[in-house]
Amino acid sequence: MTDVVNNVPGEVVDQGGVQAAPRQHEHSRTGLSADALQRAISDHLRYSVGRPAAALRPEHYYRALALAVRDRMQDNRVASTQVSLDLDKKVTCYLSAEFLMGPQLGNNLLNLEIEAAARTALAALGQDLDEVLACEPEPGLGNGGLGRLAACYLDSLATLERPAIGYGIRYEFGIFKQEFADGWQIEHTDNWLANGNPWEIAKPDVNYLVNWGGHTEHYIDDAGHSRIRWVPKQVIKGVAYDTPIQGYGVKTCNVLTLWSARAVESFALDAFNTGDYYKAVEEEVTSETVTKVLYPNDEPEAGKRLRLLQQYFFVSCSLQHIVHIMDDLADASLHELPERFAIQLNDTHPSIGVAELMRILVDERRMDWDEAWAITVQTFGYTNHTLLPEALEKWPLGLFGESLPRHLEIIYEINSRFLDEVRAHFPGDVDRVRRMSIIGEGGGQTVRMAHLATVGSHAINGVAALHSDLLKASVLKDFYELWPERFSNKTNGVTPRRFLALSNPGLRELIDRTIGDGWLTHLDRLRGLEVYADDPSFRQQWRDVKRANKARLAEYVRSAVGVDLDPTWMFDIQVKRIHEYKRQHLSALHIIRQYHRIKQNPGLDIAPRAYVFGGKAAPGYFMAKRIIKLINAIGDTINHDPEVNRFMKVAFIPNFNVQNAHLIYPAANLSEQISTAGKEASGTGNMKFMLNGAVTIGTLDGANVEIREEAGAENFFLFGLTEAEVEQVKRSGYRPSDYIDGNGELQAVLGLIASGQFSHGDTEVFKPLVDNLRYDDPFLVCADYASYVECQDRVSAAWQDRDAWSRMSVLNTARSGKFSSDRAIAEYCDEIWNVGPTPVTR
Ligand code: 26Q
Repeated sequence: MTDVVNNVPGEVVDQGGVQAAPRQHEHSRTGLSADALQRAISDHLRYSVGRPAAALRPEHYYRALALAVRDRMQDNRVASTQVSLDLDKKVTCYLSAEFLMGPQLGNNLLNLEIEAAARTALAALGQDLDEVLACEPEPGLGNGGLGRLAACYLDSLATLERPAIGYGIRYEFGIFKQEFADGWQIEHTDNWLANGNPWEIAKPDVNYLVNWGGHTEHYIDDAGHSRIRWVPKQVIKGVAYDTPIQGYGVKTCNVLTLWSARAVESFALDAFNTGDYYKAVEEEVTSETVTKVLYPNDEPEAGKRLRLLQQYFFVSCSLQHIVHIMDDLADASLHELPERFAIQLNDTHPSIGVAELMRILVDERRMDWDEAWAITVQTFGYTNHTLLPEALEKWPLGLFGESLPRHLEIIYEINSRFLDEVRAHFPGDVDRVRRMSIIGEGGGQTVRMAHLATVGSHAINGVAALHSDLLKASVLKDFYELWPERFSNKTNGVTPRRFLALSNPGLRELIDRTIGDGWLTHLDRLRGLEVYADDPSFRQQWRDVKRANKARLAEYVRSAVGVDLDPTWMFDIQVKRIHEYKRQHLSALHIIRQYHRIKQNPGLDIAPRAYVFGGKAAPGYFMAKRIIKLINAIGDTINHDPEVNRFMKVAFIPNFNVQNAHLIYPAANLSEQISTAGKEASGTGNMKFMLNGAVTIGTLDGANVEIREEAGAENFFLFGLTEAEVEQVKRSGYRPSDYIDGNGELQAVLGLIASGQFSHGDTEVFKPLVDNLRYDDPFLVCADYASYVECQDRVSAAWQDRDAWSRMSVLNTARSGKFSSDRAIAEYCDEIWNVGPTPVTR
């Protein structure tokens, strides 16, 4: 082991025989050379990690390097803040209950363009960068697509040099860790902060008080005006933790501010004085549970009250912070809020912000209602991420009123004025007024958060063209008819830095060699690859890269679940949350059909395939958990049957997360995007696969529609009912038996599951699944089965023509430019936020 801690800072260390030139002018906190980084790591090992040289392990080098990298970003951060303040630049605030950031070190090295320097610096200290990177725990502060989208957008905002703040919750426990026991999902807590978090800077002095519960009172203010004040039952303190967000290849460094809940000291003191010390401690414990754990989606009943508190807590802290910044701007009054800040609501989770900003402006700043309302609407934008009625947030009125009594009054006032506007616009249309009300009737009164978000925003958008159209035609139809100009589409995107350059270095190099490196910030330039799609030597290199990525994933799968995958086989992959509308079970039916065909006819020669799955089910989602068990069960049967495992294998990768996603997307030949048409708002995994040269098999749902448009219909495997057909089938009384009875193969497949073929004769375990498909099938698995299977046969045939497949693969990557989050963010900035670039030059 190198005696690092005894190296004098600034001393030049031998780097594998090459003597580095001394760079004394490069500061060890900011220098980007290998030498400066090496000194920085040594300094942090000594002064921040504080371990004797003999006790240093890779995780200590991880911490030291992370701190060194953070220093460099922090330097850019200070400059970025200064420039945007000096120039009075408008700032985007992205409010999201979830930020699924994934590991930071590799991405930050990439964005600072110091990967090679860091590798050299570590090598000089006897460490391997990859081993050090592997030490980072994943900050899994999100469920899936929505949280990851927020993270991709932060990357693009910084890269496009737009001033931005991400605001969210610092959950102590992120999304649960998934393991399998006998094929069943087991959840474990994700204690991601156990070894500290080198990326964040705690800002105990940036803290705000958040009220909760209690009642409201009228009073007369000094000027003799009648006013209302909120007398809370409980007060909680929010403390800021800041994580720097470095743009790629630029100086701009933005910030993600996550709020953590604390007890208010004075509360504890009160109790102490009355002698109730333990009550004070208890109070502290209750306060701190607010940011304890991330709730899974698809759990409608889980922790309702606490979930509302989480939402209000982070939104109130964020808005107080924004107002505080406004107060600090010498030349600005709160009336200029919409010129200084654009606040985007990432789904309805932060939509209480509409009422909270009104409360701050009217109650605390004594602003006139109409003025306050104009400011509020001009400041907020709302992004909708779902059409599923069961996923639209509604709070029972009783719970809401007990928790946020003043906000309920404000919402009543907003609603009353809003409904007057509706009546004026559509005289006599009583039914419309009822439909549009922010307060919902039926099954008990509720506060409809999507209505609050829509009424309180000047811009409302969906996340893919189809989704935005459906939004205007279904859940927000009435609102569209009232304010058509407020609606637009912003098709999602993903960051090519993390999801190509970082996770697929082989492909990155091949593309760089072929068309230069400008594509990483101008993804449309991937079109330059099109002309190579028919070049035999390029195709061979393309296949070599894919083969190596498949070998890398195969190694991971072998170590994780002990299944051996052959990298020469087709890798057919479906990774995403487990949900009935995403139809992992449709894929399972196809796998069983293939299994059955081989068993019936052992001479059959079919193109060998590895079926790979990944994804978590909400802990209380009965059906989703059974789908996981089913896939693991068929995998068990197939992988151990020598007659079958020559042609097919099934592997369910446990604990799908950003970290293992890096290995998964680059290894795919076929991307499964098979949701029931009209149900997947956009999807972003579909984009990550396309970027990495996978060909999609999919329905006309979400962004698949646009992926197919871009790739060309001949480079996309389309199957299934359209959204209009789905609705038609449902309207005319869908009966799955109509499809099962007419399809002997489907009957046989369902029969095999029901018979216990994959469950050691147990006919009970999958009965709920099979019965659901036979008698209910809410997501039309049976209706789409024949079309899916026929399409899969076309996929198998296409795979046999290696060159034609490579061509499709190259063209998919070449035409994926639209799906960069840079394109999406540029649209948000130009069309909703009016936030321009603020280059930082130093
Ligand atoms: C709500 C209430 C209580 C507890 C949890 C929740 C909750 C949490 C997370 C509800 C929904 C979510 C996440 C939704 C989500 O990820 N939606 C996905 O958003 C992506 C980005 O726009 C789209 O690509 C996907 O189509 C959409 O499903």
